Amino acid sequence: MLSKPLSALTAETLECCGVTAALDVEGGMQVVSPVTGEVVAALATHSTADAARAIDTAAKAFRDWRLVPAPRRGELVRLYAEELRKSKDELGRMVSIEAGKSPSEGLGEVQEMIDICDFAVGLSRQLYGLTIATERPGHRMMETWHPLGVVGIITAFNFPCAPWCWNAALALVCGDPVIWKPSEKTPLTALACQAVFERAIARFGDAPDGLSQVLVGGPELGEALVDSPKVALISATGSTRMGRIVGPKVAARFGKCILELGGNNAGIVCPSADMDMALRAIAFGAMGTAGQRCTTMRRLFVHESIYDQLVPALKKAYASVTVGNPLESSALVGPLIDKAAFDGMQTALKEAAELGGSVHGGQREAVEGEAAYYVKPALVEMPEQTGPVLRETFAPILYVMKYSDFDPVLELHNDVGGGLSSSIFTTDLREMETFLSARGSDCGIANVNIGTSGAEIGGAFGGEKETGGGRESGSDAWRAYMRRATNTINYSSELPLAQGVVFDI
Ligand code: UN1
Repeated sequence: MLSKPLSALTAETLECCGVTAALDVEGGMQVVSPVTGEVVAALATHSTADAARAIDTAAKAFRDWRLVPAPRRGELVRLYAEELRKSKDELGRMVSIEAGKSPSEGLGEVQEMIDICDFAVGLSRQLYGLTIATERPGHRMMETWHPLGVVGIITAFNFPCAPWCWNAALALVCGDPVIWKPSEKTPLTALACQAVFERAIARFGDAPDGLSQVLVGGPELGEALVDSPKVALISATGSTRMGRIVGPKVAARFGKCILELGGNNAGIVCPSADMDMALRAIAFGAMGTAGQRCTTMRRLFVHESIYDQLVPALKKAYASVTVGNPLESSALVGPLIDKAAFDGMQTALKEAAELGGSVHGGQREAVEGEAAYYVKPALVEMPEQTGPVLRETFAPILYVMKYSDFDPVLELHNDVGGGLSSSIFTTDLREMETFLSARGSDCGIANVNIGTSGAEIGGAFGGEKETGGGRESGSDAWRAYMRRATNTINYSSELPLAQGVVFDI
């Protein structure tokens, strides 16, 4: 049992991180912990006028920050990583309180922040451009990457801090100030990250004001960022519905966008798969984080020859998985974020049953009182890929389907809106390489013998189709935070024109 009320634990955790905001503002925005359903804080919110001021401050900061040498900008991110290491336990606990993640997953999210900071520090000395062969004698052609401008970061409840840091760490070394609009459901983790960032800023010494700001409040604040021509890049994580609004609005003003939206991630288990490994990977991919990752495994295609071996073992894992309060137990599955998530899950399960699905699990568990929504993860054996199987329900539901031939299952695999993550379980080289080939998985992430979730920061993260097409985090995702200039320099005493054009005056 918790030795103190959740609101007291929240206040104490935030204080350790250095948050000074009042947590009991009368009439303020209520923050509810999904762990118990209690209101743990009421926060003052920002207005759209505050958002406009934040944008102006960031735009001013950009004028100075872009001139600071990139490795020096990297020093700020290095200091932030140090501060994150010191506050890892508190930040991890804040994630567990606000998003309901298990302690290990809460800490894992902070670890992703530390990892991307380390990556960004190295990157701060590697913002390379190309030198390109020119067709003209005595000329040199090259690319230069320059800071882009203010970056607006919109994040979702399920990963309350790591996606912000994937963006912020890269943006800061690339020379861009950031403004963060966190989910209304998880503003406290954002305030904690910001307070820890302020400590890095204090140690850094001469950073311009407003390099990183947080806007607490409703969707109107996100809209202010989306609509402002002073915000050069919007990086938004959330639903496809949200992306359909944000994308066209930013495009209309020729702003840049990174969209990381919904997925409908699948796994294929082939006859030659290592069954024990597949079982464990599927269990984490489908039930971890109570099915509330954008990378959660939601569909599973199992070859008919092994179906009766794998699926009973999976059902056993589903029946025995521990569901419980993440702050008081070592349960693997915590709560759903709220009642709407629970209702959405029940609706999908009902629809699946009506379409001939056989539902195992999915019932509510009385872990805490009436205000908290814990569920047993659901495994649904489906006769075909129809109805709710075709959409993302943000809850722990795994739709399992039998397949007989490899080529048709590849088609089925790709025949959904989302294009984020995917995996194949096989030891057959041909199946593996085909899955990774041009006619294989059409997702941004395609894995072999691991699940769909839990990507490392070193790779580019994001997906195709209704997932939005953006890439964040590792590889060359940094390029989205900079602008490219192509430079041609003539060091000869002639003026030859390209393409052999003659224009003698
Ligand atoms: C998300 O759910 O929005 O690959 C991000 C993963 C994590 C990130 C998930 N590294 O599951």
